[in-house]
Amino acid sequence: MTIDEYKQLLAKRLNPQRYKHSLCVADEALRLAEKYGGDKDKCYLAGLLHDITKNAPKDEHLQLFRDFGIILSSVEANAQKLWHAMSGSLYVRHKLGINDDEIITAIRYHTTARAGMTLTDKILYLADFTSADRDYDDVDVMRRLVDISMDEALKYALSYSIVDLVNKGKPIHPDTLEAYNEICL
Ligand code: DGI
Ligand code: FE
Ligand code: FE
Repeated sequence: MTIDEYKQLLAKRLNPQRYKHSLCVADEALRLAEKYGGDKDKCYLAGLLHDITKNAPKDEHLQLFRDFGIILSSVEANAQKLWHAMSGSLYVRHKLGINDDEIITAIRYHTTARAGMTLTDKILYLADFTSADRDYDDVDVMRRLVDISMDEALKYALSYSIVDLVNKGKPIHPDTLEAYNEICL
């Protein structure tokens, strides 16, 4: 499929705001790839497709998990916001036929992060925080940091997410904690 065809599919699957977010994350991932020597085409495509199942009904996520043998942990089962990263990577691999592990893995871990992130994983994770459409309290700090050091930006983003989850009384995925611990060592 061409980039234009992917955009047409996204426009059908996502609400207008989420579609705009996807275009902004793709642009930001491309910018970070240029700055930090990542693969520009892969980062752009991962950014474009990363939230492809974000607006999918519950059944579609569950069907993808069933079809492709994914068993949810108790944290995952109880945090539906984590589902689109898992179902999105399955959709991109099995429905769109994209077999590039760099792209698939970046989408898979774009919400939780993980220990041992690749450059593409980091670029997508951070682009999701610093894309032009984002507007949260510390977005200016994150945008400044991401242009200085990816690892400093990663540490800030993970701390921000963990504190936010704790304040809301939500469970923290082990992958998020492992990413945070690794970056603190
Ligand atoms: O899909 P986006 O909105 O662009 O961003 P995202 O994929 O980073 O999703 C952010 C949401 O995911 C946010 O509501 C917090 C939630 N989240 C991220 N990490 C964890 C988490 N929720 C739980 N319960 N545990 C986590 O570790
Ligand atoms: Fe997401
Ligand atoms: Fe996103």
